[in-house]
Amino acid sequence: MTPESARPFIDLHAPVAEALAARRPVVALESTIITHGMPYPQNGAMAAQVEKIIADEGAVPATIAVVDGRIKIGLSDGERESLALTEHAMKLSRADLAFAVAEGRTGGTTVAATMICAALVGIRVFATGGIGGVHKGAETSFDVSADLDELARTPVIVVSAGAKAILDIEKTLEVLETRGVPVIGNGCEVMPAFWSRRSPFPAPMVLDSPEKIARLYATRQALGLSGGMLVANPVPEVDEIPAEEMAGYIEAAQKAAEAQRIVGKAVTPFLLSKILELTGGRSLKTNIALVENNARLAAQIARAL
Ligand code: PSU
Ligand code: MN
Repeated sequence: MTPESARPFIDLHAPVAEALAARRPVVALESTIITHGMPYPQNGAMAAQVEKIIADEGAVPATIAVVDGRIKIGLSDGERESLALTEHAMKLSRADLAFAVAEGRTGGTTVAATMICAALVGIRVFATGGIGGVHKGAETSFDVSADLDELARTPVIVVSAGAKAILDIEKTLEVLETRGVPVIGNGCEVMPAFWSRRSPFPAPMVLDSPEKIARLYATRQALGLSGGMLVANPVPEVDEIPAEEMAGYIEAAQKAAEAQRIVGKAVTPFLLSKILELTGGRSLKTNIALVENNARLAAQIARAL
């Protein structure tokens, strides 16, 4: 499965290696959410809890990161905790993954880089919070996440709560359609909007069970259709912040980003932390709840596969 040339750079955590060899279900987890998406200590607690949820569902969790230039597929508790504490971790996407490896750096992998690493070792399902996408104002800034291109080319199912609501969800859906990425609402007719269960946009396709999602993936493989799939899974009702309420916070965060001239990779982490501040920590609680919810569904899909 793993190309011979990539092997020297990869450390497969023993439980993950055993599960892959025995063809038991494995779920990949990203690490930018740990290094850039949440503050310490909630980031470390969240990372431990999602691993536990996946294990409780009968799958093996594989948190992916680059540590001192090594591509880690699965972390020990100690490695995960020390990543949560790392202050100057890089944010690694397709463009900079190899740089971190070649230069011996440490970084959190985004959705794009986590998909690349998962596919390298044959992991087919991956749980995150929200994918990157087309930013509001992208018509002037050209800020479109590399996550979208990765979904188009790498055969991994990404389970998310949709695109982060700081993005232009409508344009994000347009790009995904153009690139041939199936977007599946998990039992929901409208796309969720990360912290909120509903956006104004219909889900392009709707499926209501992990088995059906697994069957769609298998069908795409059988037909030779390359690339991944995006599953949009709404946050549980008790944890959501309604879209009308979020809109004000998102706009204020956006204004702050513009005023401080935040650009490039810094935009998403800046907006997330600004919104955390504006909501008095409520957005973080919701963010954690939705990641946990996605981990559960991802484990069920991995089992169905
Ligand atoms: N989901 C979260 N928090 C995050 C992210 C996703 O709940 O911090 C990260 C993911 O790693 C995603 C990245 O790939 O944000 C997108 O960054 P950008 O917009 O710069 O591509
Ligand atoms: Mn960007």
